[in-house]
Amino acid sequence: PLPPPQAVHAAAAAAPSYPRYTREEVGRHRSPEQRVWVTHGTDVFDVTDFVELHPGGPDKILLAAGGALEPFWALYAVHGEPHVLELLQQYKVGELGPDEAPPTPSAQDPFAGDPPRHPGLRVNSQKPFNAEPPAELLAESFLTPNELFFTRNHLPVPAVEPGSYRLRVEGPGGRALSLSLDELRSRFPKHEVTATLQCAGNRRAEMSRVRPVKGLPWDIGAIGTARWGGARLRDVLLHAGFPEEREGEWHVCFEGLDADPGGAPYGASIPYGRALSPAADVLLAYEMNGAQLPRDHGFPLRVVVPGVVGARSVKWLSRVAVSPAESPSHWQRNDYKGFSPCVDWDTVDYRTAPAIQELPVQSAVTQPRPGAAVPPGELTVKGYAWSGGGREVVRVDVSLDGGRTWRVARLAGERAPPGRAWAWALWELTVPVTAGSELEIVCKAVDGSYNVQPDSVAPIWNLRGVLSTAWHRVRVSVRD
Ligand code: HEM
Ligand SMILES: Nc1nc2c(c(=O)[nH]1)N[C@H]1C(S)=C(S)[C@@H](COP(=O)(O)O)O[C@H]1N2
Ligand SMILES: [Mo]
Repeated sequence: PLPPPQAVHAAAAAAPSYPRYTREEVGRHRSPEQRVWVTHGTDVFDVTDFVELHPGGPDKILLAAGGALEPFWALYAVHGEPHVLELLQQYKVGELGPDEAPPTPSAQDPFAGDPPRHPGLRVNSQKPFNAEPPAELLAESFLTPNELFFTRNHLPVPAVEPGSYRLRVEGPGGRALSLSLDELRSRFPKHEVTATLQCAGNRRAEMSRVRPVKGLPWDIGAIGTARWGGARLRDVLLHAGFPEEREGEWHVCFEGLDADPGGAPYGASIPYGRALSPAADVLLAYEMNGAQLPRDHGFPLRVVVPGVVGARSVKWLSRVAVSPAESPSHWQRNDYKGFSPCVDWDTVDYRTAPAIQELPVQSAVTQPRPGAAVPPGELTVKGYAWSGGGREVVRVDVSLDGGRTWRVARLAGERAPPGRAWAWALWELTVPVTAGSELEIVCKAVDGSYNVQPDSVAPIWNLRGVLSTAWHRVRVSVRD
């Protein structure tokens, strides 16, 4: 039974009142020197004195410093126990203010309207926002929490009013369709797909070590896996009047609501056959891991093209059109293409290479991290592996001696229907290691077509630093 209203008032009066803070203020407390603050719900905690006592280690707790605990706790279920919340409660110092509304964009700074982000992300560029999660957390859960999922934005995040949002679909014979979010939800069956998205520039930093390349210096985290929910692109195109199959070369072109100062929207395209194929699972997604699509990931609607480079999964989707030519967008025609190591900026002709669509086989070691000191005894090596085009990962080989001898890692994850392995496989291997040794941990994956990764970076170097898929190498020393 509910307590009488007076009792509620009395209880509220008795509760201690806490100072209010903004997320930005909390975000300034990220080290023991500045104090370590975190949030849970709308409560703010100063956990500086708990950092050294944390059963999971001080490093882990510091990954969440300055921001919300929830996305990190989603990776480690022990925190769901009531005693953890009780423990946390004794460190409460404040509450988040009610005025945590997104700031309004200003003429001076086109990025002023961008959403708040978790300060634990590794930022490669603030404006536009490009960031990846701490690498050691990537393989901690099959689905990447939304707040930790890498973000790759080329432009400011558009502010979209969901009630007035319309998707424009250019139908055959000049007839256009305009669909509200409600119509997309109610007229088309909801379809869910677990798919990994990877940026073409993932692991670019390793390529730059061979010779400088142009682009953001991504480490191994420009990849993530989510359960996407939405309407099938196929269903929407059939509804607009397009046929199952078309003779000749056709493309489905997408435009986003984010546009450059010249007014050109972000755009990309995929072949018509992929867009219409029921087995290709291409989505117009409005959900990510059961939540409404976050603003950084395309709210209210994005394309998700499983098995294909992230660049084609257009966010903040505004328009879909069918054309005999690829999208005229810069990002389709003059970027996201692979070249020979002999091609440089003076000689590159973007017309000579096809746009990247399906990605090659990839893998990386997420744990331990390069330069780490690991204790002697049992060492657990963890990582991810994935291949484009729905080709499943059939094996991951791991070496501890730079590639001279190999062992086979244990694969975890969901088995997918043949040819539709859209999600990564997480893998791990536990091996005995002895004090005083220096290890060069290497991993390489094999996909269902027996495609393998190249052993070194130099032969696949390209001026834009895309498709960086060489064996991943991590050096660590074994010490007490
Ligand atoms: C103030 C924030 C946090 C509190 C109060 C807290 C509390 C705890 C407690 C009480 C345990 C032991 C649970 C048990 O065995 O019953 C634990 C374990 C652990 N925590 Fe945290 N934690 C915090 C933040 C984090 C963060 C941010 C991460 C990850 C990034 C993390 C990762 C871990 C791990 C890996 C373990 C060990 C799990 C295991 O042994 O299986 N914790 N934490
Ligand atoms: N409208 C729009 N869509 C976009 C982009 C963008 O900048 N604008 N970036 C693309 C690139 S290059 C990638 S890798 C993915 C990243 O998706 P995420 O930020 O949700 O991880 O979105 C793609 N879709
Ligand atoms: Mo990308």
